Amino acid sequence: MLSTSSDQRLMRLLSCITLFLLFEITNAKGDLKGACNTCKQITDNFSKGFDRTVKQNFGGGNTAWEERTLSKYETSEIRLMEIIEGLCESSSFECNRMVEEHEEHFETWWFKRKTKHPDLHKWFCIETIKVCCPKGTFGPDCNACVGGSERPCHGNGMCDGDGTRGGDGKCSCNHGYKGEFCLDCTDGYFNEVRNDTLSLCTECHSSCKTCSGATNQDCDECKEGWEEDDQEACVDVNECSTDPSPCREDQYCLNTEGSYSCKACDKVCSGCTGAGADKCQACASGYHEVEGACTDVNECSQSESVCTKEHEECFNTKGSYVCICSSGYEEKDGECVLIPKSEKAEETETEETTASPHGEL
Ligand SMILES: [Ca+2]
Repeated sequence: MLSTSSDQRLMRLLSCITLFLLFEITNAKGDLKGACNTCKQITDNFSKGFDRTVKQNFGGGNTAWEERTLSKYETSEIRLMEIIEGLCESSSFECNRMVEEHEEHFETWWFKRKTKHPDLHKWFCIETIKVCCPKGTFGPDCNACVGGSERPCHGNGMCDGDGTRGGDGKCSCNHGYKGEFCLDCTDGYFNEVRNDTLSLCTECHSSCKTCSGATNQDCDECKEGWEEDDQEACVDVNECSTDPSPCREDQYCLNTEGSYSCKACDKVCSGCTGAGADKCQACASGYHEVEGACTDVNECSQSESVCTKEHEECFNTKGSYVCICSSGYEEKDGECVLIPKSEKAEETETEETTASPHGEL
């Protein structure tokens, strides 16, 4: 019993260690690219610092004595220190650590290597601390990217880890390109130029799904919304010419290149062929046709009165009408009755208050 449980504990410990190591390896791989970026930032800032201090001197200018006996500011340690101070943002832990760790390399370069190796990035990041690789190469040994270091991914993609000690050198192709070497074209593109090392993919005509050339006659297959005509060219399908229309009854169909859309009819229409009151198939209720357009019916002016109750008045609205009790009357149980005197007085009072000069605000 005891041995089993301690075995289990050992197994658990081992799997924890394995997970931890796996995590560290994955992390380290990411770090390799990151370390190069940090280094690149440092050497970029170094050359900025170098430019910034180009017109400086020992404060009062190099005296003749200084120039003869000490070194000139231009090549002095003081200038180097001033440049080094500006290499990292104070918040960047990785940057400051890298500078601190390799400070003596900057001195070596500054005093002994600068003339022979003027490219600090190359000397420091690639050759000395070995966190970067030359352009077009990747990984611990700076191997050539897929497609060669001259034109990684044949110029049509990004090589993973390019210029760093990390990555796997594989390509992620630009839009329009695919395949291990980024020489093939994706759907919707065709090879304008193609040999073993060079490929230029150009976009097909908008009507093609796949194609061998740039026009709508070069389609291998039409895109959805397009169909082949007699000349084997892909042309727009007019979805609106189908019967029944693909749109709802209160909509009209608008054909577009490669597609169509359904738009709402004007509210005065009951069905329509286009936008506006003059494109109705029939008028909506409450509207009638006047000179080719659906117009509101004024129910109140019709010879036969529509508001039939006593003391009731008709008000026309767009597409309809309402019947309202005349002034001095109110609606009660479906009848228009005289407003009682007391209530009327109160109403008048309220009106007066509102109309007082103080109420103007
Ligand atoms: Ca269409």
